[in-house]
Amino acid sequence: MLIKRPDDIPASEITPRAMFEDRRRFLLKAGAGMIAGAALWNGLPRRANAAPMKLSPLQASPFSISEAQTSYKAVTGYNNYYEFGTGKEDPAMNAGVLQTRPWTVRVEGLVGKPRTFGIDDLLKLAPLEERIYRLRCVEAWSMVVPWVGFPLAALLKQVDPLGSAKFVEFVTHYDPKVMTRRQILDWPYTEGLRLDEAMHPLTILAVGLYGEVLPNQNGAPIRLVVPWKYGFKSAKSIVAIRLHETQPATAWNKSAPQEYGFYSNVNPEVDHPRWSQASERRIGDLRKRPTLMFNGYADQVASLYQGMDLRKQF
Ligand SMILES: Nc1nc2c(c(=O)[nH]1)N[C@H]1C(S)=C(S)[C@@H](COP(=O)(O)O)O[C@H]1N2
Ligand SMILES: [Mo]
Repeated sequence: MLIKRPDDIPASEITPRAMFEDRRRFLLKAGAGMIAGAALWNGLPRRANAAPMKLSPLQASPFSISEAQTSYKAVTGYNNYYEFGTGKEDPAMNAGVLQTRPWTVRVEGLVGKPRTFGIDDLLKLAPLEERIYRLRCVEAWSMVVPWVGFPLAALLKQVDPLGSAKFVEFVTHYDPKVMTRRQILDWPYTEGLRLDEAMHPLTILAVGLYGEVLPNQNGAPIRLVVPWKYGFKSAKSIVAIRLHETQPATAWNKSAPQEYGFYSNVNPEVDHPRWSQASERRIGDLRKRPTLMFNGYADQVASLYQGMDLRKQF
């Protein structure tokens, strides 16, 4: 009789964390021979919008960094998600109303096979990986987050981008009934990448963090993570991905083009017009640290920008 250990549970079996922990305690107590344990594992209900739920198994990634991780509390309690307010604690307080299931992502535009993916299809598209990345906000703070996700390239390959496709636009969920901040940006929040940036192996769609399903305030059920760019490129709660021939507009670029360019690569040499980008404060650590070119990912991504003037194309 085999009893599945937590690590053996496939990604499709997502369990509420409280249950997961109870069950683990139960299994530890019961020992490996306990038949009832296996029955319980298999009989778990799937819940919509439940408390944190475990995602597993997770593959480790060679792109993960080994720096100290920002606490779960800070990663999920200090957020930017302006649809739910501009205070750092607003998203954690207000985003609970977001209904993240059922959820679909339309992939359309210049593709051979446009398709709408359900969130469960997306979870099965590629092996889920843990990606421990630096996240550098344009506001000069940073975090280290153990994301759970898969390469965006795995999704794009499914839809056959046409030769004419050069850019990718990300459109996020907007529901004025629950997202009551009307004036801040031109909703829905949209972002964009060049197709080669989107296909880069560092670029992921994240569905979790700290081994669990993404909390709503972090962009549930699926958000972009582009670790060498300022955090605002990493659009939350994506509902559509569109391939274009020309550079798409982005929410921040439309609202303040002199402050937020299309590329938004982390660059300590190009200041924001209102503050320096040369250093940053890691959340949970008082001392300032120098900001690294491309947020420390220069070896992997600098070649994408060869020949470009990064002061002009910021
Ligand atoms: N839809 C949406 N996505 C968004 C934002 C937002 O306001 N709305 N804020 C961005 C900014 S400025 C940052 S720094 C990151 C923060 O991600 P985190 O809260 O998971 O750390 O989300 C980005 N994605
Ligand atoms: Mo940000």
